[in-house]
Amino acid sequence: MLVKTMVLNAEVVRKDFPILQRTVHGKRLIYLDSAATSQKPKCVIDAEREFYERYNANVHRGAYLIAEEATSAYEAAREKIAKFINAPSKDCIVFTRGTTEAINLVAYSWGWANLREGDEILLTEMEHHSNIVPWQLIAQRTGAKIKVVPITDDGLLDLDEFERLLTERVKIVAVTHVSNVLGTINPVQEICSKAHEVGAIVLVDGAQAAPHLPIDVQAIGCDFYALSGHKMCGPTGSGVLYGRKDLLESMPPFLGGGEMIRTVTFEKTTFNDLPYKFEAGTPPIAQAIGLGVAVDYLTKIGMGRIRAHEIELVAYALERLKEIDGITIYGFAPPEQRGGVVAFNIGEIHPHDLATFLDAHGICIRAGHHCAQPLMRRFDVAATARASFYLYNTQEEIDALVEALEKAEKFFGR
Ligand code: 7TS
Repeated sequence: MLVKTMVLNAEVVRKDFPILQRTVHGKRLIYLDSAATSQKPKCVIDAEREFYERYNANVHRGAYLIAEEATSAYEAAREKIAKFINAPSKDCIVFTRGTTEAINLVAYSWGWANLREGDEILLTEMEHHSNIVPWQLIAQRTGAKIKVVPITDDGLLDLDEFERLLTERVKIVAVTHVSNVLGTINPVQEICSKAHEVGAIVLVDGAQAAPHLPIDVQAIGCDFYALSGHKMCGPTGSGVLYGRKDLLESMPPFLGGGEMIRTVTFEKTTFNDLPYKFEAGTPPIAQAIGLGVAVDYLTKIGMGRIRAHEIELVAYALERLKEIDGITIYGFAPPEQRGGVVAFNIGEIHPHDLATFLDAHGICIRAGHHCAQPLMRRFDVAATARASFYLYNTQEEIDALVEALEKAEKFFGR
């Protein structure tokens, strides 16, 4: 009997990613910014090319062969994504351009229809701006108030405060599954069941989770789950909103236009079935098909193996980074409770200087506020450096990062 090894061989995985074969500034490319966007395997790039070369046509309207091929590939991708996150039906899967659009869809459609003065929207201190700003915009229009769950010094959600703030005034809790700065994995299942006890619904921002953890929206018990395809080996311009079917059915459309209608007169329009009611206009067809192929690719490797590989990488990175003089690492969640990101600063060196210095060594990291300014304020910093890992990263790349950071510390720090 063949015993399937659980260990992911990143050296083998890397061969699937053409970009990882290139050099920058004469150095091997070391890509440690997958939290911003992941690299794409050849099968995804090929799928997009094949769409344009062989069956490029609009979906849901053509009466000819290639239009039927485009429609069936687009709908097959929806089916694959439903399976990937264990959604009960493909009708609960709405294609969007990414997490940002998915959250805006819920804020404008559900929020505008359901929020009133006196209602509360519960966010957390570790949200990305895309899970803050849409709620502010909708709060201004509806008179609802935003309340914020603080985090502990360790970078974990303060669950006592969550329970204290979770009153019957709260109508929606919008929480990130994994922080894009601290890497903290939040107990979203527990958050959903507590929120439901007071009659609130929950939107989970899965931008940093879906690429890295096995996701089961039914086990989590969330009402909405938003994700970005481009962070999980899929094309840019691809994303998904999962929504509970009864909620999606009760919600007004977000955008109006072609495709989302059943009948239109100047007096009245009736709307299409789910999920088309929320997909006005020509959708990102090639991107959605590419995302379907990305999901096949990740599934074939195994999300459990990807997760195990990332725990190993983060544990190794935390251990090695601590060797650097003057380093501050943000967030103390242990590797098992953290996604593949590590944010840090070294002494007084500006993180942008660090990133530029590393770039000369072929190493890509992100520096800045990571679209999480309230979180930066919580830790009293303007910006941090951030290394983020994915299935194609190796311990050797972390060694190269540490070596380059040690040089940077000598260069800038003295
Ligand atoms: N939510 C979280 C938690 C994110 O990390 C991001 C993007 C988004 C939402 C928005 O996703 P989009 O695909 O709609 O743009 N985060 C990052 C990042 O950390 N660096 O660049 C983008």
